[in-house]
Amino acid sequence: MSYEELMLRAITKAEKFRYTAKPNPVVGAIIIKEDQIISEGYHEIYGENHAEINAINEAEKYIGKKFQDFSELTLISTLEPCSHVGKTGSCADFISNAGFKNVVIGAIDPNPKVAGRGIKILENNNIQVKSGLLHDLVEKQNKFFFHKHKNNKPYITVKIASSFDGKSHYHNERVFITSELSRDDVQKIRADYDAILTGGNTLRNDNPKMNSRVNFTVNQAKKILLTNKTYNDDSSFFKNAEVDVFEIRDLNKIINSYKDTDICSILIEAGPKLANAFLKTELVDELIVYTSPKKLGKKGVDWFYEDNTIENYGFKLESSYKIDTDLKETFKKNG
Ligand code: AOF
Ligand code: ZN
Repeated sequence: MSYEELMLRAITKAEKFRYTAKPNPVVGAIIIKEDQIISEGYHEIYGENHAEINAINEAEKYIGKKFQDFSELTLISTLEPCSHVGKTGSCADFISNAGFKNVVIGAIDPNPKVAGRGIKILENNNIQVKSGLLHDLVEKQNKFFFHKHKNNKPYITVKIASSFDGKSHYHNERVFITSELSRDDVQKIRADYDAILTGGNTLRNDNPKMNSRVNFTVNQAKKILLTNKTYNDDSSFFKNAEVDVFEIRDLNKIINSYKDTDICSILIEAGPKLANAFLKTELVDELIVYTSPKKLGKKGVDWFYEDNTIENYGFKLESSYKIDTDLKETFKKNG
């Protein structure tokens, strides 16, 4: 297998751990001796061993059997080995101490705590480093992680469910506008995000849980509540959840407060007031609209006050398809 094929294999197999590694990136590492794979390791669980450590620990079982010394081996890692001592030790130090002489890297880690320092450590330990192999795929795979570090803010998506006549809900009443299949789709979207943000009105009107109810294991998102009124912290929203409550209304300041945290993505599920307030800022990267064939009529509350609001906010349609009787449209910012 070529380095490229091995890198592709590491990228593909790392994907399995997306929902348990988040908000960390998914990372895979493969250790080879010439043409033979000695071991593989993946970052399986947030807070636990990084991929390279798992691969090295696994390889140790074969010392004296498949190889004599780590200097005979090459380590291939989808992401630059970390230089920092975080929840676990520094991978770059671990690799150097093991005695490797060759390392192949996919993408440079954009986390400012690493950002090239991992490669420096390896090179200072006389390790030959080749980096950049399939880096675009690694970046695509960890879209939120790279976006966060390149733009200094989490990737932000606003999700709305609209009736055919453009309404969100009835005043002070919970209604399901979209089909069950669309609502299942939302559960899967929630599983992708590191945090879910809503406002006090939605909390009071809908009593939402806003967790991800899917049939696979997922690190549940942190929850963010924006409210300046009293709220019931006994409600479902707060059950088994880590919740940040903001009473301030400066949206830039709120989002900015996540700059140095490991939150790389935020899904906003709020009513028209808060959703529009966000859409008006430069903070939102994506808008997902589910439109049902149902009409709510005059008593329904409008999502937007004029036609073309979405386009006027600077969003462009990226994809559109039917889910059951509903239409799901995804919009992204121009440029
Ligand atoms: C690696 N290998 O498998 C992963 C890396 O909080 P910690 O200590 O788990 O560190 C998380 C950071 O480490 C994460 O933001 C990213 O920069 C890097 N992830 N690095 O060498 C891995 N998952
Ligand atoms: Zn590491």
